[in-house]
Amino acid sequence: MLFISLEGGEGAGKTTQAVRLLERIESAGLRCLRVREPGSTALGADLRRLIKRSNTSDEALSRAAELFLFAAARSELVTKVIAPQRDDPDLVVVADRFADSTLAYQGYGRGIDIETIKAVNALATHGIAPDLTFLLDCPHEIGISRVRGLQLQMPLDAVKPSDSADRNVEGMKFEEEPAEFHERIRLGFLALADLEPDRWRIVDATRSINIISDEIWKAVQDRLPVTANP
Ligand code: Z5A
Repeated sequence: MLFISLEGGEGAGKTTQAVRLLERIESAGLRCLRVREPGSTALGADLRRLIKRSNTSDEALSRAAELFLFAAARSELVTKVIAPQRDDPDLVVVADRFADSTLAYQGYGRGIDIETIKAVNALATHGIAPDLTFLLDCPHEIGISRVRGLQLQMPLDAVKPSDSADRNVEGMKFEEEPAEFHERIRLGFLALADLEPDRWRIVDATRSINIISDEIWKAVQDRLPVTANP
C-alpha cells in the first residue's frame, strides 16, 4: 500500500486534488481508495456532524472533546478501512486530511500540547503514517474566498450528499474562527513539513487547479508500485 495524504487549510483545494489524483492513479491501472477525515466510516460520518455543529447551534465543544472526537473517527478509519488493506501492494490510499490535521488544528490552532496530541494520534493510527504528504499551502483569505464562493452558489437548504453540500448542512464552526487561528494553523503545517522534509511536499496552492494537479502527479509517479503504467 502506498499511503498519500493531502493537508492544508480550508479551501486550499484538498478535495479537488484528491479527486484528480484518484483519477490519475486509476488510469495508471492501480486501485485507489479515497478517504476523508473525519468521515469514510459510519462513526466518522456521525462524528463529522457532531464536530461541525449546525448553523443554528452556538454550543462549542471543549478542546479535549474535539481532539477525542477526531481521534475516534481516525481510529475507526484506520482499524476498519486502512489497516486491513495495508499489505495490498497495488493499492494507493489517498486521504483528504489525516493525523497532521490534528497537530495543526488542535495543537497549533487550539493550543493543546503537541506531545499529548502525538500520543493520541499514535493510539488512533496504530502507527500507520502517510508515505507522502502534500501540504496545499495558501493564505487563509484565498481559501475562505473559494469556500464562500461555493456557499453563494449553494443555498443552506440544498441538502445533497456531496462533500460541498455537507459544509452547509453541518455549519461553519472552523470557518468562523478569527484569521489569527487560521494563520497559526498555516504556520503549524509549515513547521510540521519542515520537521519531516522527506515525507512532505509543500505545494503553492494559489496557482491553477491544473498546475497543482500536474505537480502532485509528478511527485506521486515516482512512488507508484511497479505494476503501474503511468
Ligand atoms: N479538522 C480538525 O480540526 N482536526 C482534525 O484532526 C481533522 C480535521 C481531520 C473538516 O472540514 C474540518 O475539521 C476542517 C479541519 C478540521 N475545518 N476547517 N477549516 P471539511 O473537511 O469540511 O473542510 P476542509 O477540510 O477545510 O475542506 P474544504 O473546505 O472542503 O477545502 P478543500 O478540500 O481544501 O477545498 P476544495 O473543496 O477542493 O475546494 C474548495 C473550492 O475551491 C471549490 O469550489 C474548488 O473548485 C475551488 N478550488 C480548489 N482548488 C482551486 C484552485 N487551485 N484555484 C481556484 N479554485 C480552487
